[in-house]
Amino acid sequence: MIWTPLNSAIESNSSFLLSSHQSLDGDCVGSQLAFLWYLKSRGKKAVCCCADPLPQKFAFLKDSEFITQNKPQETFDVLVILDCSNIQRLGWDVREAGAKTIINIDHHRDNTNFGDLNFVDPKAAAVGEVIFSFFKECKIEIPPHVAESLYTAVMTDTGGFRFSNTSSRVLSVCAELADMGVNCADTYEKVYSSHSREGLALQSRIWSTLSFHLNGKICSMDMPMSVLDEVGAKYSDSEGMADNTVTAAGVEVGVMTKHTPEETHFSLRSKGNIDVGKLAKTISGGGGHSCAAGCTIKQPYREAMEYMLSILEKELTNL
Ligand SMILES: [Mn+2]
Repeated sequence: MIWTPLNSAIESNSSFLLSSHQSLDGDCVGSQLAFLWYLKSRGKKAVCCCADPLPQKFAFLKDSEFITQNKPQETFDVLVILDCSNIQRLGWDVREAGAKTIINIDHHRDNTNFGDLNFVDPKAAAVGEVIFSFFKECKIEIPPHVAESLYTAVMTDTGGFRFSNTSSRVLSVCAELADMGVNCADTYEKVYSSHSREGLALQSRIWSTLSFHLNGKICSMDMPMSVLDEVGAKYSDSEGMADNTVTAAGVEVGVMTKHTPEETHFSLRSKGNIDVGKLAKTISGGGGHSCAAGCTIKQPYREAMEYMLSILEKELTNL
């Protein structure tokens, strides 16, 4: 990647607003914090703003309190958007920031290159890995707390080093981050073993909906949005549940749905034979990676699920 345009944009501007996608995950939190640190270390004014709140499990990361939902009251020179394949995924109107320049840093292969400057590496497992390369190639020394943010970004986007994007490159990046002071076991525990009781109650309700379709090749779980109030859990407590839908032997695609009476959101997971990113893209607003993608169908659960299963049935016959 050629970093000169990024360096010049940072050099020649003074205020930056950072943002990332709705329903925050470890990559969007970790990469925002790493980039926030860098901009501040260069004496720049830098602020983070996201459509949704910071999930509690990432609150251990240094400076995470700076990731807020406070919409910009003033204008910024540059808007830095991380981990978003398109600008709609931000979930808020970027015009509010009044920025002259948009910098787009991402790793989704369906990224629309919506920025004035685009740094998109579809081979990277996480945006955290892209930022790590930027720091390394520009000889920027990474302090331990920033290494921890980057490690969290890569660890979560590889599902704790389980997904097919876990390559030797990813592991060597993480080895370097560990050498910089990251405590791997401690980070894992903070992210994956810090559920609230309400969060676990929610997960048990989601598990209870487990079902199999199409000769056991498809596994699904469902969460009616109303269950959140019933058990007193937060939306972010359901994060990561979709990954459980592909843990059964013989399953090709896992389907996690979250629905209101009006619409149904799908998180799709694949073991690799079916490209769920391509599949999600056929539905308006959908997209993602080949093994993890999402889309929303503006129909109640029953109809939307029936439609999704009909698409998956065709995919399975093409295998
Ligand atoms: Mn990501």
